[in-house]
Amino acid sequence: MRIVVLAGGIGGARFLLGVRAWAENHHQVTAIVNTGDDLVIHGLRICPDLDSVMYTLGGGADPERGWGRRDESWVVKEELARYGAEPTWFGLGDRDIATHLIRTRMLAAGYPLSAVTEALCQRWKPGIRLLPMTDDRVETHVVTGGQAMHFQEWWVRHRASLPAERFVFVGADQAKPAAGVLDAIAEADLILIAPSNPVVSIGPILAISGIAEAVRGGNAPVIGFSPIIGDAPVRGMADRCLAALDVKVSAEGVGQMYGARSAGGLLDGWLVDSVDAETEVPGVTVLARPLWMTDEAETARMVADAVALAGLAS
Ligand code: FO1
Repeated sequence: MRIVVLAGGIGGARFLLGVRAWAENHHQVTAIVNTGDDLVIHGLRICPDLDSVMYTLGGGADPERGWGRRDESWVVKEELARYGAEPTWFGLGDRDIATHLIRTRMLAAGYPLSAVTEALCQRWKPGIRLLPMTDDRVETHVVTGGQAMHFQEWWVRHRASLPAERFVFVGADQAKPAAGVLDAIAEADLILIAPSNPVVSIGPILAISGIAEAVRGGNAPVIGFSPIIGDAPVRGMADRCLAALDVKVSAEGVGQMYGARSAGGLLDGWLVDSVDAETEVPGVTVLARPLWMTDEAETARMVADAVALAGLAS
């Protein structure tokens, strides 16, 4: 079976551990990963979501922080701060910087981000195919107090405390899906939407022209996982993002935001947590099962539920 997963953020990376565990060596997994969080800092191109997935699946992620490298040191960060080099609110670890140096050098030499990601994955061997959503530059900006700022400034510097009026995916209207993205969707037997932030992780992927249309118009069943359990996000600050869109912070709110494929939306099936068993999304089959990704085996069980919901045999 060929499985395509739309994913972003640390939740997306942890979900992919479960997808890989479920797939073992019998099924092919392709992750299409958000790059709207990307930024250039100190001249280096940083791809937080691609790196979170690559390090997590490659066994190199810091387990507490969820982002960046384990066994990290921060000498370069301290030295930059002594020069007063801004931004000081975004920390790059020494080991992590090696990844950004290689990526930036390869991009400057003319390689597309998809090829650079493939090259970096030769070291990390994530066991699945990692594709950026686009090879073009797209940045998520947050409009707050009538002014736009980069998503990372809002998220990291202000801890999402400034009320977001809206999110803008700068460049998305011009961007094309990265090499391999549309083929992977067209050839998929199953498409999963990870329990990632629906606004700033999944939203930018769907904003790239052609991706939502391919998912909606393809033959593969589309099963989503709710990132909300009860009235709170599984992790992160999705509640602050949903508020900006006037979407209710609930499994039902997010499910209805994605909508039924039969009604021009995305979903055939919607996995919600057992506490959200009352969830109704018109035109979508809802299945309530525990959705806490407590470990790899439990996350793999969630994936098995999605496969069954899609009516596919494992
Ligand atoms: N998150 C933080 O809270 N503080 C940081 O200084 C920070 C640095 C950082 C550097 C590289 C990287 O790949 C991720 C980093 N993150 C940091 C995480 C990142 O801001 C977000 O968690 C994701 O973009 C959301 O998916």
